[in-house]
Amino acid sequence: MIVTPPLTWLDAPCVMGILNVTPDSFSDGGAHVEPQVAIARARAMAAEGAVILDVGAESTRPGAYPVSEDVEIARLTPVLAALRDDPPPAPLSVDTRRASVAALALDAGAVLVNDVTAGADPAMLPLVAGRGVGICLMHMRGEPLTMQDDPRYGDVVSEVTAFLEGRMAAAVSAGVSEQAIILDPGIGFGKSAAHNVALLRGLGAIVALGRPVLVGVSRKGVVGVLTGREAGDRLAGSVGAGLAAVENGAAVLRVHDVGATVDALRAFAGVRGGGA
Ligand code: HH2
Repeated sequence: MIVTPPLTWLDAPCVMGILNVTPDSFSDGGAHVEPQVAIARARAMAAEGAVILDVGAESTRPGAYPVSEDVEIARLTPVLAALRDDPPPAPLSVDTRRASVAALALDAGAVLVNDVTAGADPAMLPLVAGRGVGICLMHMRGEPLTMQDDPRYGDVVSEVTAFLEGRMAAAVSAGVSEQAIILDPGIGFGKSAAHNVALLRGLGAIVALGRPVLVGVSRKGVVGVLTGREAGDRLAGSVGAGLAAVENGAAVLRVHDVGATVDALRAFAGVRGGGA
C-alpha cells in the first residue's frame, strides 16, 4: 500500500497503542489517569513498536454512559500538556467524538482523529479538513449505552461497508483528502460475536474501498467468546484475531498489548514472506 501524507506514520501492517485516560474503560480503566503514568505508558508502547498512540478520555464500552464535554476535557488536558512537554517518540491520535475535544488535541500536536461516530458531530469533518490531519471513520450501530441490546443486520458486511463508503464520501465532500482517511468496521460496536467474526472474515469488502483499514479487536468480547477467557486473559486470543485481520487486509491493529502484537506481526510477516 502506498501511504501518502497525512498518514505518513502508517507502515502497514502496524500497531496503534491504546492509551485510555478514563476511570472506566473495559479492560484498563483507571490505570493511566495520572499524567506521569500516562507518559510512562506512552513511552513504553512507543519503545515496544507502536507507530501511533491513541489517547481517549471517554469509554465507549458497551453499557457506558456518555461523559460531558467538560469531563472529557478535564481528563485529557493534563495528559495532553504532559505529552506536549515531554513528547513520546510516536505520533498521537485522539479518540473522541467531539470536534471541540479533537481541536484541543490537534493544538497539542495530535496528527489523527479517531472518531467512533465517523464524523457525526457536524463540526468534526470541517475541523479535520481545515487542519489537514488524518481521520479514522468507524462504524457503530446505536450508542454505547444500548448498542449491544440485540443488534440485528441483514448482511452485516455489506451494511457496514456501505456505511463506511457513505461516511468517506461525506468526509471528502467536507474537504477531507481521501488520502487522510482510515476505515474501521467497529468490532464490538453494536454487533454480536457472530457479526464481529463475519466482519473480520469479510474485511476484504472494506479493504476494497481503497483506504487503510484499522481493526480494534484487542481484549474484546468476541475474543472472549472465541477463547472462553475474561478480558484480563485475552492476550493470545487478541493476537490471533489480529493476525487473522491482517491476513484479511487490515493495515493497523489498535491494541492494548503492543510488544506481543508487534512481535507476532514480525514473525507472521517473516514466515509468510513478502510482507504480511
Ligand atoms: N474500540 C474502542 C475504542 N475506540 N476506536 C476505533 N477506531 N476502533 C475500535 O475498535 C475502538 C476504538 C474500545 O476499546 P477501549 O478503548 O480499550 O475501551 P473503552 O472504550 O472502554 O475505553
